[in-house]
Amino acid sequence: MSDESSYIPPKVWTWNKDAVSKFSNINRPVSGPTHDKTLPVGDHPLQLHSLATPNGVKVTVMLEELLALGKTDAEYDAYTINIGDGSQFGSDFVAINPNSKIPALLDRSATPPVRIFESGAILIYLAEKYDAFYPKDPAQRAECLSWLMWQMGSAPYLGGGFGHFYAYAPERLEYPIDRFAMEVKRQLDVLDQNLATRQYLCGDDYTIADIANYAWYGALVLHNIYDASEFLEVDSYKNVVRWATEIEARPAVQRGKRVNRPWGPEETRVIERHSASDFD
Ligand SMILES: N[C@@H](CCC(=O)N[C@@H](CS)C(=O)NCC(=O)O)C(=O)O
Repeated sequence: MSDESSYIPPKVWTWNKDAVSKFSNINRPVSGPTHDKTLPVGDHPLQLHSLATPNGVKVTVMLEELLALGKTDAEYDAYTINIGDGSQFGSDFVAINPNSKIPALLDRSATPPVRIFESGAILIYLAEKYDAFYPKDPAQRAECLSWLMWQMGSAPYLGGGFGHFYAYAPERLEYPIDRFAMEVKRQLDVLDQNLATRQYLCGDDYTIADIANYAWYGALVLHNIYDASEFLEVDSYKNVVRWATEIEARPAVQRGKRVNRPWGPEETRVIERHSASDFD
C-alpha cells in the first residue's frame, strides 16, 4: 500500500457526482425518495414491486411455488421496478422499502396493509402465512433459518464484491478480484460439502433456504453470471450443480424466473404479472 500511485483517501470523504461507473447514476450517499411516484395497485391482496434479479427471483419463485401447491390466496400482482432509471427512489416505493431496493411486498389483506422488505424477510413472511416450504420441527426450522441467513449474509460478497470488481468496475484490479474470488469459491465449497450428503440444503425437503440460495448460487453455477464460470471453475462444485439443476427443473421456478424480467427473449418476458394466464 506504500505505492505512490495508490489512492490516498482525503481526511473526509466527499461525494464525486461525476464518478463514472455502471451504477453511478443510481448510487447516492443518502436515503429517501427523490421524486413523487404513485405505484399501481392490482386486484390481489399481495402487491409485489420487483425486478428479476436474484433477490427478486427468490420472491416470485416462492409465490409461484405457493400457487402450484394450491394456495390460491397467494395470487399476486407483480410490477417491475426499473432500478436503472431510479424507480426505487419513488415516494410510494420508498414507503414500502425505506432502503430503496427490490424486492418490496405489500400485503393488503391486513388492515392496515403490511409492508415487507428484504427478500429473506419476505420469504419467512410468506412461509409463515401459507405454512409451506418451512419446517415445523424446531431443529429443522433452525437449520432452514441458518441456511437462509447464510445466503443473506454471503451473497453480497458474491454480487457486491466479486461481481462488481470482476464485471462492473471501470478497471480490473487484482486485489479485490483475488479477495472476493477466494471468498466466493469458499462459499461454493460450503454449499458443495453440505449438499454431498443431502438432497436439499436442510435435508430431504425443499424449503425457502433452497429458494434463496438457488437464486444466487444456482445462477452462478448454471448461467455464467458475471461471465465468470471458467474463472471460478464452477463446474467443479458437482453437488451444487446437481442441486441447482434439480431446482431449476421445477415448473414454478421456471415461471418465477420470468416475472418482472424486461430482458431475454421477448416472448418469455412477463413484465407485469396478474394471473397464471400471463405466462401463456
Ligand atoms: N438485502 C436485500 C438486497 C436487495 C438488493 O440489493 N436489490 C438490488 C437489486 S438485486 C437493488 O434493488 N438495487 C438498487 C439500488 O441499489 O439502488 C434483499 O435481499 O432484499
